[in-house]
Amino acid sequence: TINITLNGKVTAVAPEITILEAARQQGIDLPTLCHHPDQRVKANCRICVVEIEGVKNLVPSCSTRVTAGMNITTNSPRVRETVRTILELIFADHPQECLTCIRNGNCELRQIAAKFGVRDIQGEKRKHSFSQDFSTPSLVRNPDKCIKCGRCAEACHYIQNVGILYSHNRSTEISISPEYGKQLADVACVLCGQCALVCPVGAIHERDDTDRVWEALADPQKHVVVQVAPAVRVSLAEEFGFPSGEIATGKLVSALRSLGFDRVFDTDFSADLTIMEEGHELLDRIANGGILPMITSCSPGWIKYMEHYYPELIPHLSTCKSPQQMFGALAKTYYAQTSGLEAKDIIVVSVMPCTAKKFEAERPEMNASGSQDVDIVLTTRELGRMLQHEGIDFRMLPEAEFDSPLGISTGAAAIFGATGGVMEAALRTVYEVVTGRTLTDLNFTAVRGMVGVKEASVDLAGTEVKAGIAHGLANAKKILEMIKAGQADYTFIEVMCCPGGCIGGGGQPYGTTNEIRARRIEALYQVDENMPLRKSHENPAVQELYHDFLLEPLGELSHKLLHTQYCN
Ligand code: HC0
Repeated sequence: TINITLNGKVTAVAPEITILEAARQQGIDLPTLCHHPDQRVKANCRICVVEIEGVKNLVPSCSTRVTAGMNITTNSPRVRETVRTILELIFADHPQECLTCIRNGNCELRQIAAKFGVRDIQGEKRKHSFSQDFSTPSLVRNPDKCIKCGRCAEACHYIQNVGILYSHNRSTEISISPEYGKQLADVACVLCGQCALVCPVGAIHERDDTDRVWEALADPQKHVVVQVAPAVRVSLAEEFGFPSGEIATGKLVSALRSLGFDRVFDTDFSADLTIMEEGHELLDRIANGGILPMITSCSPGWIKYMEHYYPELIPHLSTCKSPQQMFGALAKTYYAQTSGLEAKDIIVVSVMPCTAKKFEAERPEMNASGSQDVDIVLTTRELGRMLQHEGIDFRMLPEAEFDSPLGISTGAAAIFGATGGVMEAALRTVYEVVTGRTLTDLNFTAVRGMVGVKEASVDLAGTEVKAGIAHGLANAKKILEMIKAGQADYTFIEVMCCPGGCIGGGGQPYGTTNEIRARRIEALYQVDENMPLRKSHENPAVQELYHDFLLEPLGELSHKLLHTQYCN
């Protein structure tokens, strides 16, 4: 360690860390807008400036490393005045719409301004002229609110390797947008929402579909069912001040009942079903010389990425629809029939950690029941807002259980929300189907964890299945390039669009970092451990579905309702 002086106190810190890191380690929360713990240093916003003895100008603490003997002041009048002035300049260039902004309540700019006691906005207010971008079903861009911090572009380029958001012009004319000011629908955006997740203000956010859900719930003619994605149960509680990694399945079910949904079902049910279909598809491809490696197809941002950037590899994708879409198709056929309802009277709402799921639900392929199978998709954040609007005290909610039959699931389904989870769930089932033996150790730990590209190999009665796993599109690209170069000897590959898998999706609570992702993942494995059944093929509701309705995996009805083909 080295010694530095921080606000008059001598402190030992590790060499090579930044002043910002050193200050935060000592409990001094310096303000930042462009800085994000999972991103490279940008030093764009300058509000983290500090004073160093012997250095004439203030320096940004996010990009300046500590050195032995450095004497740093973070709270001098000069620092405070400078930060205030920067904030006032940002405000002068920002629409004064805080009351009606979607980020009202969790805007980072507002929170920092409140801390610094900004009471006045100096200078001439800029007239704004950008139009909003409502071109996609997933995301809304409001360039007037952009503070040019650069976090969105960083997520888009370096984490997702998509790179459709750029910084244009210089100085006061700087803006961040797709090329030539195009709309998101007109560029190769995959709608993952990682930009929205890191935006500190309301410049890019999920399309708000909460009013459509309120309307459905108020319509006495409609039977409104809701499905909840695996990842939501370990993140929603954060919206109500719980620590990350809190498992809130029971409270989540109660909350949805309080909102008035007629049935509270679980995407985990159809995740188990996906394993049945996808597992058999894999075995079929292995036995009959089908295209290998087969790649998972449940993450809609990932599908869109393949369509834009690697169309020639689309035949590698499994033909299985995602669990969200399998659920929608079954809710309006199987569930409708068994409960004496007509499909036209059912509204299917999903709660997902993902912004691309809104797009997926509106794809023309997703009408197997005769109309749109999933009607409305909410993100975790939107559900959080609905519960707040309804005045539901999340802490006081009792634990409740999902409804049957589309609410019955196994632990294998819960881990779908974590990177490696779909692979692990599939291996548990495929192993037992192929070998006829009972798996003694269900935990395929090699496929777990936050490493970007993972590998594992499983012996299935003499046939080796080589598994590859990637999360975050920059990592997925590495595997795709290996396939193109003929260097990938995988049998089965799982790709999840977002870092950490769905628990790190673009619709998850603000403040998501890799550290928080790891805690949510741990919680999902805990959910799995706590379940009485942990293998998808043991799900009794899925067994009944095959017995009474689908008849067999990959059968005629499965093909009609549960599979699709994407175009290349
Ligand atoms: Fe996921 Fe899913 S696991 S994509 O990450 O497969 O969004 O959580 O709902 O559909 O089940 C998201 C999460 C899902 C689906 C499931 C899959």
